[in-house]
Amino acid sequence: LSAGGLAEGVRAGDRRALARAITLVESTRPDHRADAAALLDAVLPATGGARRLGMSGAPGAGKSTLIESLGTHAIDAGHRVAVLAVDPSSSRSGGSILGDKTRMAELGRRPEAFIRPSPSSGTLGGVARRTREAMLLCEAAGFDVVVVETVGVGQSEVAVADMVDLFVLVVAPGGGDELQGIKRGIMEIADLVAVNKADGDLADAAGRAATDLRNALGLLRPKRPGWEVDVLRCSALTGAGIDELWETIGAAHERLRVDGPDGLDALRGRQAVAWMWSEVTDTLIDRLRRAPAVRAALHAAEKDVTAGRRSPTAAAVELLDAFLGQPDG
Ligand SMILES: Nc1nc2c(ncn2[C@@H]2O[C@H](COP(=O)(O)OP(=O)(O)OP(=O)(O)O)[C@@H](O)[C@H]2O)c(=O)[nH]1
Ligand SMILES: [Mg+2]
Repeated sequence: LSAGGLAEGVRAGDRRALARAITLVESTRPDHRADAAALLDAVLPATGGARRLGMSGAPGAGKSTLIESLGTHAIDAGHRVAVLAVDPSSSRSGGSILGDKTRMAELGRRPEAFIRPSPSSGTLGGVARRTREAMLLCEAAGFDVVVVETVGVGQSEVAVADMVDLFVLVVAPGGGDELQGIKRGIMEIADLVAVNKADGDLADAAGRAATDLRNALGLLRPKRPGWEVDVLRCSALTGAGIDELWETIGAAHERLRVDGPDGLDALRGRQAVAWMWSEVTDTLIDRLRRAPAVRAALHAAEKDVTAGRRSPTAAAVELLDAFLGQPDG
């Protein structure tokens, strides 16, 4: 199928076309990259209409269960929900986020839902890049809510925060100081915090965690001017607080619908430009590594740098000159 035919299928909401389109953008084959670019260009006019949500949190915080609960709630309210899962650890662990697919079994059965894990190999930048493209494809296929799940253990949450409208931090109450385990960096990029598992034996601990989180967030510089980060308690298991969480997300999204530099359009514009530059960087490096003149020199350069015979700076200049076919300047 041509990129044009695939784009048509995606825009018509054909799930198989969507799945194939995502597989195409995930491919690292150079000729596939050209097709993927054509496909993305073709669907672009049909994108932009979704709420783009990021959900991050420690392993086991209940992200998947919460997305399932929230997603089902959103579908009942008339939405169509796509879920993409980025798992930077899965190349090592063999996949954890959706390894246990049953976790979103209920959501997965709904025809208004689409669930897809992101590729587990490659660099973080590569994974995030493909996830962003998959997000656009889901939008073009008519999903008006796109949720990206990521485990908040590395840099992946920052990459995800840079591709969504709202970033939700999911925290689970544990024994004692929950804040200890949460990195400051992830608090700084949160637009909203959901204290999950506020049920049964954990209800009291959830209340304390929420208070601690509000205090800690109060000390941070707001991510957006005048933005107060709501901290909500919920239970993905019992459904308590899920409707309030969904409403708060909706209200937060509405708040972004202002003109000017703090608005959604400006945010998405900045994200798109940043994405373009990261594409330039990554593609340039891919091409450089494949160029025959570079490949001939690469191994020796790495060996010399490893052994301390050449400085990394001199070796880098040499490789770049080999790639570009002429010395700089
Ligand atoms: N009591 C209680 N348990 C929950 C709740 N939400 C999730 N859990 C449980 O917490 C465990 C982890 O849930 P997941 O949804 O897989 O958590 P996750 O954050 O997606 O985990 P990873 O993707 O592996 O990082 C499961 O055993 C869930 O049943 C909740 O609201 N209350
Ligand atoms: Mg999960």
